[in-house]
Amino acid sequence: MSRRWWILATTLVAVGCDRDPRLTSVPSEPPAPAPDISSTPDRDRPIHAPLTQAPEVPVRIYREHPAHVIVDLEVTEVEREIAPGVRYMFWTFGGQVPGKFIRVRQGDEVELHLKNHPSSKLPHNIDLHAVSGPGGGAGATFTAPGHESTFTFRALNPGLYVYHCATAPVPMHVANGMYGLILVEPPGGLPPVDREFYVMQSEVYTQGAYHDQGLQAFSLEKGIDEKPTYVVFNGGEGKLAGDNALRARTGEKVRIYFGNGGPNLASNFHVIGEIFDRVYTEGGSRWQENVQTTVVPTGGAVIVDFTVDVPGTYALVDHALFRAFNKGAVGELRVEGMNNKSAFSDRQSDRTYTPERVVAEAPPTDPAFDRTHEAGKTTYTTICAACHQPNGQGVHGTFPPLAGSDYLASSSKEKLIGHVLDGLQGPVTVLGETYNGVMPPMGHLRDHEIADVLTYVRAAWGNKLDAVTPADVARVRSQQASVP
Ligand code: HEC
Ligand SMILES: [Cu+2]
Repeated sequence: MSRRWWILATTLVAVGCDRDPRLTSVPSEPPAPAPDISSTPDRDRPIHAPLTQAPEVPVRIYREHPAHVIVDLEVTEVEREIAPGVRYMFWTFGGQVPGKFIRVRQGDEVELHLKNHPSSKLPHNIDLHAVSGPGGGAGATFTAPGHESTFTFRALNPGLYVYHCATAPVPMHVANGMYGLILVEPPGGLPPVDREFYVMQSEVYTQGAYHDQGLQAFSLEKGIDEKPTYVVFNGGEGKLAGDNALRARTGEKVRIYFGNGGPNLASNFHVIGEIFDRVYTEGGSRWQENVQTTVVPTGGAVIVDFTVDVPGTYALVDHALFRAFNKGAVGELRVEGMNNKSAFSDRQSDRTYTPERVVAEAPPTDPAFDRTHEAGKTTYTTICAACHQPNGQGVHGTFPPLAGSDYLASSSKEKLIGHVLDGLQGPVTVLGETYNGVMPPMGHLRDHEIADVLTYVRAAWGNKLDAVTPADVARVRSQQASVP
């Protein structure tokens, strides 16, 4: 064979072996030794497990052998915020909700110390779903205030597990915040990623309505009816928003260890604008690929991996969407970095759409309503009604009513125009109820649209206020423009 033919032939073999390893005669590597999960750990050199507060996750475990691991968990009963101005007496594993994240390795011998702070009013214990043994440790750890209990278990099965208090009345201890996650890593660990986060969903049952201010008492009745006042991530509304949002950069692989403390509702976990590349269903060892929404049972968990390709804000939600929009189950992942126009173009155009066949509108029912009112009604229905509701009645605790609103009646036209142009936030009181939400700015609307919609709102549903003209809107706009 000439030298040239020889090179060509070896190249073909090399290409072939790239494609299909079965075609090569290269000896395969010796089989890897079975991972060590059962050798006896060295009890004289225990490791103290670093525990973290959500959304942090302890660092990956690189150890090749099982170890004797000491976990120190302190139970405290503390007042925390569920939402701005709404407080609740939570019972916690480690001072916050959810409880601290525990990370061990398969085969580890875990010596768990449960310390119940002397200031606690009640005994507590811990049932870890990672334990093979009666009660998951509940009986072994029943601990009175000012006491410490210890028990040891072997982490036999890898996976992501929920732990929780199991002291009677158990659902109440769980509803009051007593749950967290323990990860038992397989030897060698899960595939590495760039960022790991700890998020846990749960419900809060308060005697007051959603957003009622002040310290709230637990409602046993709502708990039994499975009608939570709040459904939240990491113990409260907004705990993963604004300055507390999860953060990543484009191109990174993100992993979320997601648990559901319940105590009642299964979660429909979804990240708006992302697809999970991998879902370790129910926190087990097998994964599913390319998943939009994953069901997480209460007392269960899931590991999701995804790559963030496009910068922007992604919302974590329970896709049972009233829980997200009306009970708090929404968080934020903020992604910064290079734009990726091939993955996502963003809006490419926005122009007026005029269909050739105009759909006839129903004649106005109230003869006093002229064309202005009709135009205003259309704007109201397409934009404002989503929050303030079709008949202006609002949503209790969330969106203030416009029908019969004393705030509307006592505000100047200029002020109301300003609210539509700039949006509105901060506390406002309407009919004796204080709202503290966010109305988005709508300055993109034309002067006549704002005038018409305010005219409509001021004259509909029994409101008896006079009209707002496009000139009024133009005046407010120009005054704003001249403010330095
Ligand atoms: C995304 C939801 C949302 C949309 C859309 C919205 N609003 Fe609001 N609006 C709110 C919230 C929330 C508040 C209370 C803000 C606060 O707490 O500071 C509010 C407050 C108001 C108030 C003062 C309080 C009251 O009840 O009198 C007026 C007036 C008002 N909105 C008018 C409008 C009009 C007109 C539109 C449509 C052009 C509109 N809103 C669209 C959410 C919305
Ligand atoms: Cu308890």
